[in-house]
Amino acid sequence: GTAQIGVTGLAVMGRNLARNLARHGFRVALHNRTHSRTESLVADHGDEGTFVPSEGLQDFVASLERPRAIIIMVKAGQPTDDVIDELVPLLEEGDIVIDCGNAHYADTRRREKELKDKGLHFVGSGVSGGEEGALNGPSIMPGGSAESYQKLGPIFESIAAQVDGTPCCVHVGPDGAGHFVKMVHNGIEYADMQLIAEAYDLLRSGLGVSPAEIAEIFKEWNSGDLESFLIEITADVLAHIDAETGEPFLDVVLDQAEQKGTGRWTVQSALDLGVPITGIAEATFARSLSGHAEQRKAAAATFDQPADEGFVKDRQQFIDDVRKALYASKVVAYAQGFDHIKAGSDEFGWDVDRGAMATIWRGGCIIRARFLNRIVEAYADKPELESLLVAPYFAEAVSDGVDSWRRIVAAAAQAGIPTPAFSSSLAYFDGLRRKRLPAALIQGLRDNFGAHTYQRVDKPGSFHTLWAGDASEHEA
Ligand code: NBP
Repeated sequence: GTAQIGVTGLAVMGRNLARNLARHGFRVALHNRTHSRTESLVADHGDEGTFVPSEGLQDFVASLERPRAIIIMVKAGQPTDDVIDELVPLLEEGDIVIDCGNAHYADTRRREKELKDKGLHFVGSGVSGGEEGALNGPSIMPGGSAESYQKLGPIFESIAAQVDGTPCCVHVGPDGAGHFVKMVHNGIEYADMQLIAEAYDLLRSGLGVSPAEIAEIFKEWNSGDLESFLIEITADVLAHIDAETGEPFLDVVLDQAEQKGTGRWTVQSALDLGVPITGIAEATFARSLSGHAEQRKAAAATFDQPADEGFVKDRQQFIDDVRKALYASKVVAYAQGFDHIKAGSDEFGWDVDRGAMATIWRGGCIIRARFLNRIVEAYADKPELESLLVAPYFAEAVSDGVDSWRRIVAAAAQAGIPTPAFSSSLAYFDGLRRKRLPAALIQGLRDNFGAHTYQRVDKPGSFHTLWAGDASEHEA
């Protein structure tokens, strides 16, 4: 075989990834279960590079030089297992199977182990950036063995997005590390979007202005610390007018958001690992709440609607407060996400470099932002940073914004505007910052009703108090 890399699964993502590879000079073997997809790719884009199409999987495998590198880009879940099962008997020792779909990291761990036992490399790779990224440069998060990265690295690094000459691709770590990091990335994306949505809601209700006017505010924010892809497209969506009705686009769209699964996976994993990713969790729950149409209708009919239009007195102060609250809450969401990556890395022995993750998210992906440079710097200064919140730059930004943050959360509560992500991020910050928490009372209660014992501040060991007896303390 002469092809350097193969792609099986040529729906929108696989097709664009294959074209990206060919445009970068790689000879790309092509395969899809339904052959017409392969034919149309070659017919439409055959002139972009060297494609080696095959109708059957056997010919596809034979068309690749060894050791083979085969990207699977099919629907996540069972279809991926089906393709692996068909492919594996055709492969030889040392070949590399790469799953670029949105797999759950636990599936990736299982598949990696199964293929390793057969002498094959399995690489679960996160690919972010949607269709556009796949074609023009995604952020790529490959897991798997270091050996497989020796072959794949140069290929992936050349097709990835580039920021300041640095490719948005790095070997994340063994087995499921790449898909785990991609999952947390998606979770952070949930939090980022929820925070933006809350900021919009506050501005619209508080100022009593149109979405188009709020678009101008977001445009301005995009020239400062908040500069990011999501803030940029927020301005576009807010300014958009529906062609049919002439109304603001936002006012003709149903206010129910989907959650396809990665947010849920992130929250489930965080619960298992004991990481408080409250921003991502609230963002995921906020989408669920929005989708409970019947309950919302019943509640809206039951309760008075607070008069929340145009409650703001000082317009400029309010806009600045929302901006600072948004930034501080965003820092919290990222701090929590990076804690989650650390917890996964420790649990599974991946040794993930968090600074490198911030580096490869600077381009190609949905959460690309100026802000990520600050995260890169924070981990460069201190790789074992306890929390992003205590890195000097972020500590200063949050301290500077904390009064605004409190005013906004208070104003939202007063006006009856739900800001679960803003509010829970502030509560998280206060929980982390506060010298004493009421958890001492929780320890006392647990010891009282269940003899669960407690620790003391002044001496080591576990203790139990005879609550129902003479109230004396005993070492447990
Ligand atoms: P889809 O997720 O819609 O899957 C369609 C592809 O899967 C087609 O090539 C189809 O073949 C193939 N396929 C299915 Br379905 N079942 C199969 C089976 N049993 N055996 C062989 N092939 C099978 O494609 P997509 O939207 O391009 O997404 C591909 C992957 O990328 C997914 O995992 C998705 O979650 C992920 N994704 C990522 C992003 C991102 O931003 N990173 C965006 C969108 C999607 P056929 O043509 O014969 O039906």
